[in-house]
Amino acid sequence: MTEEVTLTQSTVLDDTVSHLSRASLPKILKVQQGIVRAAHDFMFRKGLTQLMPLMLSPITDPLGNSVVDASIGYADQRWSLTKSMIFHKQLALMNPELNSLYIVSPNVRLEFSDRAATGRHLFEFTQIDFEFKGKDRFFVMEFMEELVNFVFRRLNEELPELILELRGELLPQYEKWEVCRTEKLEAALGPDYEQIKSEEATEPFWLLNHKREFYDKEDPKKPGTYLNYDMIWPEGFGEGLSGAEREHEYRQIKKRMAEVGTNQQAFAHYLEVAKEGGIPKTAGGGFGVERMTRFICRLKDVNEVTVFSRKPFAEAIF
Ligand code: ASN
Repeated sequence: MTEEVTLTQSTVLDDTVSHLSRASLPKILKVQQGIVRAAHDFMFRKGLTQLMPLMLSPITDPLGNSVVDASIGYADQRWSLTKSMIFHKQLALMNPELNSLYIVSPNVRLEFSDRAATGRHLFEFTQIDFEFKGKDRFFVMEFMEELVNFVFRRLNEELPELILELRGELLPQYEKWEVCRTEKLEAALGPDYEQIKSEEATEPFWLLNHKREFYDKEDPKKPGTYLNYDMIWPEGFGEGLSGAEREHEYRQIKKRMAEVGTNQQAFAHYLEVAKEGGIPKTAGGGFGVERMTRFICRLKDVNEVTVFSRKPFAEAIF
């Protein structure tokens, strides 16, 4: 019995050491560093203000209750680990002098076991999350297209040998970004539409109108459809960004919360701000840093980007 336990532990330790000792890892990390560096530069040039991330708050993104909730008790309050900083992005833009912001934001999402082997999920990852006051989806989608081409150009210039080695060729510039609607793709390709279309695609594309959280704005012209957008990487790499125009009007937020089954008590203060007309009209999005690295380096699993494995349901010791 004791022997067996020792054996199991040493296997995990061996796996952990070989994971962090991979010869390819420093190269992958250098590419990831290049992405973050270029993204910072792009944000600076575009005038977005950087906020430091928060890891704890009484409210966080409910994510449609799709992950295990993680919270701790401190100073007589419950604090949730950040799943995304969506609400803090909106609230920070209440400052009349602040019009756009971004955060390199660590997110903890304790995925269920059905996402253990997707190759796209980590239970802890970083997204670059951004938000604009008074802008719409067209603006944000164009902003992201420009960002991708800017980052890819930079990587080709700064790390050409690494890109050639890891990707097999230099990075492209994408000209036309196809825009698809979820309901149409689903009708044509069935429930696996996103993966099928991603595998067929050679360029990133947009997917509009997902059913998601209450903060994604409902289209006033077409109730039951939503002004949100996912950017999907081609070659089967799947979702790379999600974002939306936001609900900011109290009545509409209440209606959407009732529809998606939000615990409104938990959002009492947020609702109070909304009731006073305090939530600004914004749009934004966030892209996964590790997923962009995975796409660029054409890695089988996003966990190949990590130094310390964060694969859902895989045992970790560090
Ligand atoms: N970052 C996303 C957004 O801006 C939210 C999320 O990650 N769930 O819409």
